[in-house]
Amino acid sequence: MRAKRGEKVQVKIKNALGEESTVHWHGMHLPAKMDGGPHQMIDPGAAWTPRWTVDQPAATLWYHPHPHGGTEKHVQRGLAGMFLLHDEKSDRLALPEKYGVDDLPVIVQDVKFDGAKFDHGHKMLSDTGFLGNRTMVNGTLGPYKEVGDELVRLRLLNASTARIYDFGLSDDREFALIGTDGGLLERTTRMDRIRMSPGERAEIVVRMKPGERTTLRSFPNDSYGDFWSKRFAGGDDPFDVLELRARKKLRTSPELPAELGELEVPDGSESVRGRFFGLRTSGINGKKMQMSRIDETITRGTVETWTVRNEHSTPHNFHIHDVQFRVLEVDGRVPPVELRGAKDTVFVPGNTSVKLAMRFDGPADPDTPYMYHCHLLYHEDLGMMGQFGGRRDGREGEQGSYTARTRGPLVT
Ligand SMILES: [Cu+2]
Repeated sequence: MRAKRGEKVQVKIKNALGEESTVHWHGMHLPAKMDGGPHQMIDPGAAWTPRWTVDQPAATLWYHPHPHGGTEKHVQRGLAGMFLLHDEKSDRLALPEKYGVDDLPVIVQDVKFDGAKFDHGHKMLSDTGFLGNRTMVNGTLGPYKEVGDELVRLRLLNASTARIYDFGLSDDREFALIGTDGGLLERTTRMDRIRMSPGERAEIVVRMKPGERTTLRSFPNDSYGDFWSKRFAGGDDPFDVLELRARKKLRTSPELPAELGELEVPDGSESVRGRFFGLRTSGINGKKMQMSRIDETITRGTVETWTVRNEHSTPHNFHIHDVQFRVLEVDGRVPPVELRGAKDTVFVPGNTSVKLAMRFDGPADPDTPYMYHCHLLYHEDLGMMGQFGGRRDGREGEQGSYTARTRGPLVT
């Protein structure tokens, strides 16, 4: 799907599955009732028609199911797609933007087969969840793409449920990083590897020479911490992801702009409140997700800073619905370049802290909460998730209470 900033969108979703599910708009700023989280379940055979106005910068967003306790299984079976946003500014920049030609969606999921059937079993001794032994891109195994332009933009999405990738090109050539989860970076940056945990996106641009081939790969990496996590959580595994095959003659691409514009995420200087989130597989701040409990009450229209600490050695990440944030610090230090753009999901390695700044905008809805959670979906399903609700005025009250509604508002 594709929309421009300022457009009103309406999506009609019909659930043709034999069980209930949801469709969540990951990275989208929108009213809580349209978010597609666990409070907007769609019954088998039923339809759900969310509508909202797109009001955020150009970005590579995506959608996937979010049924409480069943997200891993539903995402694994393939329901994951991109929702691309563009705006006046991105339309003016000289970036590759011909969809399917020099601007390619790259939805990466790891899979495993038992004969001709999917095998969704968890590895023994792994507490990270399902890990496949092959990768699939946009539903294709062993994919390649013939390209006819000198510059090719890859919109990378880690749509795997647990696997952390360290992407690069097989010949170690540099690529340009131009965007992260919530949109374009302030400036184009060259690098040769980018690490991505589940749910994260990165827009990279690869320069091709006529007639050559290169392969996007995931390299072995140390994202998993200690030896045991590494050995059993797949940190050692290399994968070929997508082969790029350049035609003998390539169209000339304009040079990438060095400056891409200002970020719209706050720098934390106007923060009115800090919060702390301690991550363990057993829960966030010692609590497992409960549909009927609002964990944090936010005053709409304010900026906050959240410190998220992984309190043990198991890898986690952290996703916040409705907002994009800026990573201010990783263990008290300035974050690496790939974490300096707008983000909605951030990797939090074992025993590491990240400090984030975000602005909560838009209409408050005291009746429907948004989620924050670990996006390693097995962990999310185990209850590593909490809820925040909006308060309309400036009063800081007690923690909100909320009566669970297992069926969301059905707009038809
Ligand atoms: Cu986790």
